[in-house]
Amino acid sequence: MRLAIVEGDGIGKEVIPAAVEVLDALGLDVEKVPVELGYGKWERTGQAITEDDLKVLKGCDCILFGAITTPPDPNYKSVLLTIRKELDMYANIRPIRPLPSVKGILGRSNFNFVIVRENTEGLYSGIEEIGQDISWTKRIITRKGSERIAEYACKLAKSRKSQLVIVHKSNVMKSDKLFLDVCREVAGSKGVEYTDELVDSMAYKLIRSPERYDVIVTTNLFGDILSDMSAALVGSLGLLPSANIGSRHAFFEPVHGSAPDIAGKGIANPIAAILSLRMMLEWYGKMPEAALVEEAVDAALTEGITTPDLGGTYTTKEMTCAVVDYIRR
Ligand code: GGG
Repeated sequence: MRLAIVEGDGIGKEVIPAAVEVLDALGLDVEKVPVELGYGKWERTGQAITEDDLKVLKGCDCILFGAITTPPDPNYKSVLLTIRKELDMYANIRPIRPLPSVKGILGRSNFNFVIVRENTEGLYSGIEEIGQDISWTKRIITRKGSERIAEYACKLAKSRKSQLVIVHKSNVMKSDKLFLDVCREVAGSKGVEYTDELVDSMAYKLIRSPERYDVIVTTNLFGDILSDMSAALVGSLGLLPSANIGSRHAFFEPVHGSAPDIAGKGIANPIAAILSLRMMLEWYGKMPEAALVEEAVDAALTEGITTPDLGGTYTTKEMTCAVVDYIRR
């Protein structure tokens, strides 16, 4: 496996080395290709990502990615959006499940759902204009984009409880009528049971009764917001992994950002990055290794080893050591 390692900025520089330590402990044959992207690179060179960087990323099987701080440049084009678009990674997968000994808000532990977020269009189209008196962003919904994300979500639903919820705001935004119609058509043709919800109502219901949901498919911005909100159910943004999947490439990253407020203090929670590595191993077909990583994380948390975001006093290094020790046992 040729794996691009992008630490990025802030706590990305702490949690990605932690995930790489875990990968090394598994003893797999992996060629690691470090790639510098983000704010630090922009400060040094004036560019956060270059055409050459994209070529290197395209030459790898997959990418393990930390987090990027957005530079204060009005012409800055998001690195994340650029990579997702250029490598056409259309499905953003965010599993939301409770972890042992970690209490989320409401103290719930009986939920297990996945947010499947369209990753290349919607309000993150990048087609926008900023003016003094009026600024606008074009919201793009295509049949092709909606079809392929619906197909991905249906396939995932079939491997789970076969219950799909299509989340939209088609009563207000006409562009979502196409998304909803296409998702319904695809789910119907694949024999997947489905319902649909308006995004505002879904936010309320997810917090009230998260146990009712299995697979949620939605557009780019709604998926982004609902998944950060769902992190509160789990207990911390520092626990949520994600995968960006396309037909030829994939990249795996914690849902959290670069967290400049705690960067450099050695207290960032490495679990989201380590569980992103787990998703990568699963995507690559390394099922026993993926299961071992999950077991090791669960064991560390069960022992009460937690970082300050979860009320604990352990450092990033100590948390990582606990996971690595379990794997080497
Ligand atoms: N791992 C998610 C992450 O890095 N989030 C920060 C973010 O969204 N940055 C936007 C960008 O500059 O690309």
